[in-house]
Amino acid sequence: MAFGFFKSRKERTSSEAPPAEEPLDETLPAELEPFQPEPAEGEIIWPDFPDDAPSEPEPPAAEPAPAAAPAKSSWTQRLKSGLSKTRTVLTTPVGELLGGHAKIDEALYEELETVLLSADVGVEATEYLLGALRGRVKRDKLTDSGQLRAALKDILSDLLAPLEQSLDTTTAKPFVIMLAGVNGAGKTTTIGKLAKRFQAEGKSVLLAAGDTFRAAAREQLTVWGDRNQVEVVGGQGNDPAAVIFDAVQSARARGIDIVLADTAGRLPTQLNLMEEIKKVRRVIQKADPTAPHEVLLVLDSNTGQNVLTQVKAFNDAVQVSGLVLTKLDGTAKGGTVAALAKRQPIPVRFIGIGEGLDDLQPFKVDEFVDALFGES
Ligand SMILES: Nc1nc2c(ncn2[C@@H]2O[C@H](COP(=O)(O)OP(=O)(O)OP(=O)(O)O)[C@@H](O)[C@H]2O)c(=O)[nH]1
Ligand SMILES: [Mg+2]
Repeated sequence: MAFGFFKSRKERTSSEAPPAEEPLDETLPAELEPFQPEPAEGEIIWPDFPDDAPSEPEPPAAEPAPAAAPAKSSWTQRLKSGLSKTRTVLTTPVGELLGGHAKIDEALYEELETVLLSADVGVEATEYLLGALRGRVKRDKLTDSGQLRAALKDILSDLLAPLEQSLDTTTAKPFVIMLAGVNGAGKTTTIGKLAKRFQAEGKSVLLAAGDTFRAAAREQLTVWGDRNQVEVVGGQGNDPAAVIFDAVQSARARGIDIVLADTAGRLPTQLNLMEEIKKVRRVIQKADPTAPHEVLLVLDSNTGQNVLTQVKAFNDAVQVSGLVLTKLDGTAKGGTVAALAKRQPIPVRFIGIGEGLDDLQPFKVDEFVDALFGES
């Protein structure tokens, strides 16, 4: 029986066998034992938070407020600093570029093209943006470099607009969210951040530790877990589909609002593992025909144009309904979002701007574009 609370890290082996050769068992749901709810126990082990995450030891959001206001006001700062590389690439050169060009000419467009490409906007989206910019310059008879900058911001905002769609978790109960992505993209960290966020909205959350292939629990957040009563369903089972199936059943039995299902990292080229994640999705559907209600693909923003390949592969496999872009606080160049918007406009539900539990924000086009241009 795969159901159970996370074992302590000490009890788990960090070198569990890789899943690649494991046969897929399509009959799994029928074989599952009936769900037996287990009482909530005191000790809760949280998966995969780094030992040095700055905000881990901090009190939960519910703590009285002196820390809350600065955290909120620092969001723009963090986004800005997270996007600093893009801003360096995009803003400064654009500023210099426009400052150095009295008129809008071919040389300016060429330099702009280089700037956009170096910000990871990608060939396709860069061509689109420049084409639209030329059209706008002609249509509105723009001559001033300031106008050109405003026009580029406008066009970029329009391109990104379809990606801004917040996640509505009220359409089902339990609302089942499955996370997928390549190794190290930030899936497990994002689950912790989401759990905290949903709880702050007054929702009950159950976590399904569907990454059964490696020791997922890295840091024990006992105090936080106790206070917030988040359960982690997981255990010793080798079959991630079984674990998540159990979690969905459990959540339904207990009237839980949201299930967050973790999965192991996998590369699109690992066909066996891609088959396995398809199976996870199918098995979730057997537990609840309307689920999963959201399939979140977690993307490391440092990945550059390769995110396009990841989006396509995971979307083909498990029908991705939302994206999370992590690590925008690092050296990532936020232009990737424009590439995604052009090629595969799947909503970006959240962006990750740090390793801490509070470092997750909904994707807001205006803030994002302002940050990219250093204006927020
Ligand atoms: N700076 C920064 N680091 C992040 C962010 N999100 C995740 N990380 C870090 O990225 C590393 C990998 O995160 P995990 O959550 O373990 O990634 P995962 O996708 O679950 O990894 P696997 O389970 O191995 O596939 C950890 O060190 C996280 O702290 C983010 O938004 N910003
Ligand atoms: Mg993980």
